[in-house]
Amino acid sequence: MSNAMFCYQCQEAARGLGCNVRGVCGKTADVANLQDLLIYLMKGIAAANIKAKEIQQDEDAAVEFIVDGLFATITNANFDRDYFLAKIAQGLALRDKLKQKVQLRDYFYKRHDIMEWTASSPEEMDQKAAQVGFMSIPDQNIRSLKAMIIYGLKGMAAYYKHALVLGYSDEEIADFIQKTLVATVDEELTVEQLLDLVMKTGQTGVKAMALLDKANTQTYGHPEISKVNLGVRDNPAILISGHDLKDLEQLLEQTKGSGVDVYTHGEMLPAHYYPAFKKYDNFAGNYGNAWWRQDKEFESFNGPVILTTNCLIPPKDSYKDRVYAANIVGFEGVKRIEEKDGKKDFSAVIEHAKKCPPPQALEQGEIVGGFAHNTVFGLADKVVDAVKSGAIKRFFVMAGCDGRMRSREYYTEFASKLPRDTVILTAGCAKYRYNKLDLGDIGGIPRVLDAGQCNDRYSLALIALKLKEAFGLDDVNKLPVSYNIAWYEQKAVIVLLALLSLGVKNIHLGPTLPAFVSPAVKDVLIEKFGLATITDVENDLKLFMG
Ligand code: FSO
Ligand code: SF4
Repeated sequence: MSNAMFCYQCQEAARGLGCNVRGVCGKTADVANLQDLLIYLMKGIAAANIKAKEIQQDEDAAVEFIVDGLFATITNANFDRDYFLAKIAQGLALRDKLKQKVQLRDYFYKRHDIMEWTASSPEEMDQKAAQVGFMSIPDQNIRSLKAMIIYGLKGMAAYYKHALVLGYSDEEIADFIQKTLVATVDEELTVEQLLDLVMKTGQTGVKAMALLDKANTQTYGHPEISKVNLGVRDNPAILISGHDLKDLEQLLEQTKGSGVDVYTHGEMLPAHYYPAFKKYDNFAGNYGNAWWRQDKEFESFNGPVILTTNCLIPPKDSYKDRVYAANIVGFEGVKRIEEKDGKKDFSAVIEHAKKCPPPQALEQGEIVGGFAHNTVFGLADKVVDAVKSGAIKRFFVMAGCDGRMRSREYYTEFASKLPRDTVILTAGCAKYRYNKLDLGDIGGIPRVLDAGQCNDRYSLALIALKLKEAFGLDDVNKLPVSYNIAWYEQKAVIVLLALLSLGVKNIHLGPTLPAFVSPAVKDVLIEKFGLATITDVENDLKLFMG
């Protein structure tokens, strides 16, 4: 197979193997390779920064660089060649500065290529970039485990970045990300050692998710049961998508009293559950569905759209001039809102909105959400009684991501055919496959409990642990809870590793298992953790309902 690139990090990997000509996501080969080079470069930065820490000369800038770099290479985040060229040039300078600081000290990677390589032009970067991807690891199982670790780190970095933005940091997480990145260079590591590192990645993932949960709830309050409007009003408006709540907060502050409404799209929907955002009269509702429908929905929205984080799909020319990148996302020709002194100035977007017609309605009505851990803990007695009385027979954790593959219709069918004495616990954009179905409630408890964004999946782990305590069980796997998780990108990888590290077994992951899991690694995951995928709805329902 001659590869112009090689990427197998998401659920859409071509032919279930990997994209090698151009990404199914739209990522071009040169950008995919530059992303690999950035990861490679960050291993050098991390190695030097770890050494510099021993003499108290490490740099926060290195951690920030690595966290941003990992996040920017997540699926559907950044497609912009110039962004990566600039980032690599900046990273080389940072690595060399750190190298200087530790030049008199000896360390394992001192003479390694991650410390020595350099490039001074885009051509040289492209050339190097083609040599440093996962295909440079000859053994497919070692490659598989190292990919799992790096993809887990990408997801962890995304969570950590959202926490950092709100002023929450954690030395242990930052150190782990750096040390683990460097460890993936070690050619001596055995399958056993790498499996151990996979588990440690999951454990640190739990810490990153807990930190983000703390950052979000201490900054914006605990999510509350909330009704969200799905219709539109008659004012010009801005649509905001992605996951960054601080970007949303700044936008709401700046649009206040301007006559411009703000709607959420995709993963920003759960922002409506936070008390802090309820005070804005112009926070009008949620428009549309999951990320992959944005090409149609951005069109009919009519006004400007701000993308904070993934998922961005390559914008169509018909609305590209209305798209703004405010954060880690990027696309050639899409305008960027840069941060200055911790603030983003959205005035150009607001002025743009004033010149646009109001959004065209896609639907009417409301949906209910806000069932993060604090809300569910408040309902704990009711929930426990419902389980004891048999009114609730089983919970289904269906958190995860949505995607455009037709096979994902499975999740709509699965949700609608679940027996009426079951409750779905969800978080992430996977919910759009069933959050607008009328699935009813059980004694006032809705049958779809939405905890929030994929960033809030930690809530679901806490809910499971709380139920374990309430029922006096010694093992989380004894609960009447099944896991039927849809995955798409690398935040889902860290969530999977986090759940495995918490001892959760028999997780079903679909619509397909990751391409980066080699057959031998898959066997280990099946044997040790009972990992499985989906088959068809009837079969799976029988299996789950036992
Ligand atoms: Fe979805 Fe995209 Fe939140 Fe992901 S919008 S798929 S796991 O990037 O981030 O759930
Ligand atoms: Fe392919 Fe997914 Fe990688 Fe895009 S992110 S190139 S679709 S594997």
